[in-house]
Amino acid sequence: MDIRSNVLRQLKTRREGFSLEQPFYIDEDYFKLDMEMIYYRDWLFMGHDCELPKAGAYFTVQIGEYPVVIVRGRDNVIRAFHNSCRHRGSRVCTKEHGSSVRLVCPYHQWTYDLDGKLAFARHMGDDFDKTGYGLKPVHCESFGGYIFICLAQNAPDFQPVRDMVAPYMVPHHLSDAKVAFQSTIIEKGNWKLVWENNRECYHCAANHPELCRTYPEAPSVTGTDGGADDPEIAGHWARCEAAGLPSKFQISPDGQFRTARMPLIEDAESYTMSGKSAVKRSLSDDVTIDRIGTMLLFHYPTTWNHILGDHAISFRVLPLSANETAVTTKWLVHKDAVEGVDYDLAELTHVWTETNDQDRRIVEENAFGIHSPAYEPGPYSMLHEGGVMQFLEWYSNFMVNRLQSDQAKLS
Ligand code: 3BY
Ligand code: FES
Ligand code: FE
Repeated sequence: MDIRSNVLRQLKTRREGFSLEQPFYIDEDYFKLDMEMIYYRDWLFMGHDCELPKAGAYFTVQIGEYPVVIVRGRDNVIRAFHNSCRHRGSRVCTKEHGSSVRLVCPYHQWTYDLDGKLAFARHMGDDFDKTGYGLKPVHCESFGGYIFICLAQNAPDFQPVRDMVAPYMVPHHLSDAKVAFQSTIIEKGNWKLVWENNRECYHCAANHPELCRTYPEAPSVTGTDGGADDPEIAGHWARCEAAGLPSKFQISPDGQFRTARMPLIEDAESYTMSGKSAVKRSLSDDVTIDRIGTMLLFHYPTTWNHILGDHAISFRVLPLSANETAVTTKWLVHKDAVEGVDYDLAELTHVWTETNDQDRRIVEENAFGIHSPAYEPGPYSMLHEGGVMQFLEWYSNFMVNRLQSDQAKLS
């Protein structure tokens, strides 16, 4: 049986409340199908508009087999292009980030304007029509400081994401931030294991001593039941909303993205060992109260985020192979905050550097054990792992819907 029919059958008959069958976590063909159905077709978080502070600033990213460049144009619009020259296909931008008046291919110097148009092509003859050889565009949207792209020819509608998430982001002024630090770690585990681990705090108490000083392990904070029944959370929302900060739990109908502002433990302001702010200059003057907790934003399959009063942390999940995933973390502070004066970089980054490393080890041990021929799907905790079940439900529905609509198109 071909791989598509196999995956479809396994997902349709999967045992709910249990982890997936082994090949979903380790098999390269299943991985390729994940990439085709999800990463090559849906909206992906890439980075922040503050990383492209002026015209010509760009960064590059590799999504599976696609190299992409994201660049700010002369008109200030942020655009994304396939980073593959229209001459003989070389990568045009080779650095992780940079700034350039035009994008020049290093091979034979075909030169592209920042809007992708081919401006010069040496020795191609007078009758060469440059208009047919611009860089191929990739769908690109940005709002609230976040840049998303979609590699598909026809992108799904992005408006629902913008409509739901933008009001939560706007008060935090993340376009006026800067990246104080970023790290990329490679976790030797399937991208779905990275997400499953992120979607529960069942493992927190035993594994995250630093994070547990400030982040509550209560399932109402991390899970998907909304948290409204928890009086502390409901009180937190009321206080924050009265100060103009949208806070309630919201989730898209298909479960792909959600937002909620959650309280931290006791009087904690930030993810530091003391719980005190790590940055003296707050992110936004529109946030007029303290103890706003953490604004959580999730968008499958690429990002989870924590937006606090003094800084924000974004996470980007990019699969490299069936058994390797790159997780990029960025710490954002106000653009005028000065390192060594307004914040100490080690203090700012300590808790999540440790937490990320602890999660990396967890994911790697999980992958190790799943490779065993003795592995079989195991049951999730109803109390603590509702978020994991929700992630798998989204994954399963998403795959089944797309596999079935592809099948329908072929028949
Ligand atoms: O980053 C997070 O939000 C999740 C929540 C619980 C565990 N993990 C740290
Ligand atoms: Fe880019 Fe030749 S491949 S100029
Ligand atoms: Fe964790």
